[in-house]
Amino acid sequence: MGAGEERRILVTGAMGQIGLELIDALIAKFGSDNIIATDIREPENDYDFNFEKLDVLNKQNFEQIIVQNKINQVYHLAAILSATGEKNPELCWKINMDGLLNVLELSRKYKFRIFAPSSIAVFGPDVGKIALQSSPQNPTTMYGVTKSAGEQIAEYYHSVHGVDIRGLRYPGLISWKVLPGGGTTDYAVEIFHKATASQNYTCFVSEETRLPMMYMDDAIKATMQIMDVPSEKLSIRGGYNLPSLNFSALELYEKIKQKLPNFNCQFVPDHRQEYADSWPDQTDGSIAESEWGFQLDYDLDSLCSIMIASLQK
Ligand code: NAD
Ligand code: AKB
Repeated sequence: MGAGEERRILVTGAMGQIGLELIDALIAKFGSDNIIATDIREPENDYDFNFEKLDVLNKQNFEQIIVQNKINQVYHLAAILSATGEKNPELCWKINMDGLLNVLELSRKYKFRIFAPSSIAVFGPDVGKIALQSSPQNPTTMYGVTKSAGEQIAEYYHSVHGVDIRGLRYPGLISWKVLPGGGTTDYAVEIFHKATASQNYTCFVSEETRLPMMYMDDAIKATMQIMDVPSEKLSIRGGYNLPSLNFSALELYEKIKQKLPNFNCQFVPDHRQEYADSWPDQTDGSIAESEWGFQLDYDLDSLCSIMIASLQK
């Protein structure tokens, strides 16, 4: 993409938790005519953006949409997340890896810039409490395996073929517009939906579970920001660690209860506890902070206030 060139943006997996929010932010910045939302499933509600049905495994259709719309940036969000991925590891590998390979090969041919998110799931139990950028990647979920391999293949296509790909290791993302799509960190979203609907919540991880988390607006800000950084300033292509919030499931419950005193939550861990236990408690995002100036706007208190106010509307 040349400097000053008009953005022509395609988003894959755009009907998911991140996609629908990213579409709004991209439309606000670049205008609705320049954004094409795609997904394997149709939008559930009325919508006012350009939408094309696209299975990212269908490379021919993918190429057609890229060419017809003169796309010069792809935000590749289509994926299977951790909990769904452990139920169907083969599908997880196929969609996460073959889908990414299709985007990379198309970018090699048509020279568009790619955003492809990684995850804190690249880390495994050997990392301990704080994950550094350079901490070992020994994931114990298939989802984590695909994210780790995805980072390596991104670095490979960048260094060998010059593909301009950028990535972030998102922590668990907390948002209110769309329910999350089958991950381990989903409890931190579900709890708000139950609390604001005056229902009790049974949390599927233990009270002490502590995972890196972030409010969605900070994740969208990081995503838009990294796509604007001049290429030569980026030292990492697979996925930057981000600074993140750090609280236990019990601390989250207590913070919500301060604002909604009648809310009750019990903790009954299920199979997802094992995936949560394999991930770090915190991330060190100092390279993203120093290289391209990323900073969080939301802490636990402001996140809880905005989640509750938005869901109560
Ligand atoms: P999501 O599950 O909410 O959305 C994924 C979307 O991909 C869905 O709308 C689904 O229909 C679509 N999809 C699935 N298979 C497809 C296919 N073959 N072709 C086209 N579309 C397909 O996920 P999300 O939370 O929006 O995550 C987006 C990306 O961010 C993923 O790469 C995920 O690994 C990453 N990520 C998310 C989080 C988080 O907390 N939400 C954290 C870390 C990383
Ligand atoms: C999941 O829990 O699978 C995702 C993630 C942290 O990648 N939210």
